[in-house]
Amino acid sequence: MKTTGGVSAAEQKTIGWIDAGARTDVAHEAMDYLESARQLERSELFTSYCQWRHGVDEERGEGDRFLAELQLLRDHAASDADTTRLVQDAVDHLGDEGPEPTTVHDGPQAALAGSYIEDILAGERGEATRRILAAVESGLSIRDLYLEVFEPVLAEIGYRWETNQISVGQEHYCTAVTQSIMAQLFPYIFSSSLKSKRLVATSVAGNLHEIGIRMVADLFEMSGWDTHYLGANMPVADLVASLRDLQPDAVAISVMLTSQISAAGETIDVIRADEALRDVLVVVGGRALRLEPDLAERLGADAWAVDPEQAAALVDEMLADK
Ligand code: B12
Repeated sequence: MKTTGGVSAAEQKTIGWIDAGARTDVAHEAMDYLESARQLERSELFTSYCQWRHGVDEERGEGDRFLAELQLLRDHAASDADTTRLVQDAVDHLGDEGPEPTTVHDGPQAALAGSYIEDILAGERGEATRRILAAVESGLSIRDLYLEVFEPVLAEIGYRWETNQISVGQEHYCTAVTQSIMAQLFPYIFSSSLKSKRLVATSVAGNLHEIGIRMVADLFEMSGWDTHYLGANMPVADLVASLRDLQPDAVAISVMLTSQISAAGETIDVIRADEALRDVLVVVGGRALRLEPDLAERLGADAWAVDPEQAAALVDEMLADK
């Protein structure tokens, strides 16, 4: 592929609004968020990312680093007034207070969530697994385990990483233990023989987070759906090929980072353009869309839901009305 100054021809095309050298000087991550904010005309998508990013650096004693990066980005974008304004807006609000973090201390399963997070942070995989499986055997529902235990625990794990209290290795370990427990729950999930409708569930291309969308697949499965969980980071063309093969009633797409919102829109456009997929209902969700729910409609989705339980109820209702 032809390149100029370390920037590929394809990249140059997509970043026409900024001078090409920027890709070599500024973190790609920041530019992805900027591009999403530009495409969707939502400055807060970039500002909130910058506040988070600045906070992460500050916790690590590198508080000036991101500001310098933003100033560089602003200089590179000097010929584009909209972009300069977007970046300046972020610079002006860099130190603003972010939202309150979710922790395991709230919610009806706070005691179990608190013990589980202690186990996994102590590296006690066996104890953590036994504790959760015992709770499920004693009647804790999969819904409550997922939404009231695992979800807040992982949010707190993320927050502890963000604030430099735990390492990337500890975060990966906690995630891996949680996934290994989820894999052991299959007798509870695949117990229904009624399979009236079919769901394909995946994370949008570029999204490496897979637990949330797996919860969506599992909770749909438990409510009588035949589910096909395709994991994370699904290339658009391959997703479309699977949808053509499987002919589902609905496809669920997960979006974790706000920089991934425009990719979700592109995915939906490709699905909509395919005559063979005309009747497939598209439901979107995930952390990024919890922050920006009104964007779901703009992306062309049929439905958005905050969590798998609401999604299953909504999609069932929509299909019944069809
Ligand atoms: C584990 C984890 C990872 C793992 C994921 C591994 C895996 N196999 O899944 C790895 C290490 C890959 C990872 C990578 C990154 N991560 Co990460 N990650 C997390 C963490 C700690 C937990 C994620 C999780 O599973 N949560 C639990 C699930 C259940 O929650 P959920 O996904 O929101 O899903 C729920 C709902 O949103 C909903 N839902 C989800 N999808 C859908 C879809 C539909 C259709 C519906 C209806 C509902 C729905 O249902 C679920 C149940 O209610 C989060 C912290 C957090 N707050 O979640 C950070 C977090 C999301 N990551 C973060 C970041 C920054 C990153 C990286 C950029 C880090 C880096 N520099 O490399 C990369 C980006 C990778 C990418 N391109 O996607 C940040 C994002 C911050 C921001 N401002 O954007 C977070 C918030 C951590 C933090 N506090 O700073 N991460």
